[in-house]
Amino acid sequence: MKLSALAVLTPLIILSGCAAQKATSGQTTPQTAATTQPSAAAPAATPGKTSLAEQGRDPAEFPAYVEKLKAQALAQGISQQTIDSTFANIHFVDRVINSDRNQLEKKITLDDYLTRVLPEWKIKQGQTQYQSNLPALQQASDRYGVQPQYIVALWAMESSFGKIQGKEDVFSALATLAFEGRREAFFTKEFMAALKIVDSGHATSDMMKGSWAGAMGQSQFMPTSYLNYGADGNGDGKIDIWKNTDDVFASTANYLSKEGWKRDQGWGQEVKLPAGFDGSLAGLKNNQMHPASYWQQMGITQVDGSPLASTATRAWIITPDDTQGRAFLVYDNFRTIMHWNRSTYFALSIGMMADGIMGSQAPVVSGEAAPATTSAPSAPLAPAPRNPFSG
Ligand SMILES: [Ca+2]
Repeated sequence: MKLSALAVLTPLIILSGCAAQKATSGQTTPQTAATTQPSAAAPAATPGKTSLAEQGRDPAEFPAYVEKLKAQALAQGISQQTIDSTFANIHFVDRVINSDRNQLEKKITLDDYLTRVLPEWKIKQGQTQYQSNLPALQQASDRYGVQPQYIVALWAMESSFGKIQGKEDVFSALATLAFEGRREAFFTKEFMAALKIVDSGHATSDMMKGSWAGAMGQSQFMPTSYLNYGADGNGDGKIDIWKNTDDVFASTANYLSKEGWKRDQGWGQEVKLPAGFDGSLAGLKNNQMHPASYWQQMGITQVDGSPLASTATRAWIITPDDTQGRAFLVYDNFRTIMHWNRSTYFALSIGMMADGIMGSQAPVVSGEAAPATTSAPSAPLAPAPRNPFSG
């Protein structure tokens, strides 16, 4: 993902926060919602037909397609043992196709988004989780140079602290999506990466569960992200991002670290723009970066009107909705979060969650206190499915 393209993509937000993880190739790879796909909510396919059949492709061809994948895997050096253990269970998953087809894409405001993904109870849960996991978080933090609250914030947003990870067989989901054909090369690559995970011995085929689009575990890593950023936090030789929080925290922190995280900086803060602010100055492009002191001299202040610190920290101004909406001063770490997920809304939610965990958050929703929780969060707001194709 080129950051220069962000300005174009920013306004279009998948309701649940489309997540895209960056593969080493520089391609963006989808990282889907930490959600079990609400199959009940997906419109039923025409009776007797699958959605692929409606599109003119016949699922009856799927077994032959899987054989092709198998040949490809062998050619890429995947061991026969791994192929035997993984291909035995591969099946066509029509609900994966339905989920893919039924992604809702909707333009919403930042405040609408934050109300949805960052309710007060979630911030409170984040504070509790931070406290109860502090030794493990601190270990990952020390090792990778990422403040613990950011690790917890990503954990919260991706899987609701590990509670919502998805239960699809990753091989079946990825093979089905590759077969669907719309992004065959992409999902084939992820499929092969999933095989390599098992082949490497870091995870068994039984562990390979994930969302309908193949995002796995508590950090919702696509297989390529697992290979690139997965880390063994507890030193047992496995990278278990499904059940082992040491590994989840290490992998999450390793991701941020490898993507350039600066341990001595935060993400940024909300600011107030002066009247007549030139909107063309706002954006995340390289040439829109200025030292914080520059922005301070431009008349940008903290939300309460007090002056910004006049420092040399590299900073950008962003106005996610438009210059009439809320404005934020963001640092390099904000762009690093956007490597994880290229939505500015998502990155802001991570920053605000991290602040909230430390008990220093500004109101999540502009102009008012965060909405009070009306009931116990026994049924957390399920994130809507993310669209892996349009993040
Ligand atoms: Ca481990």
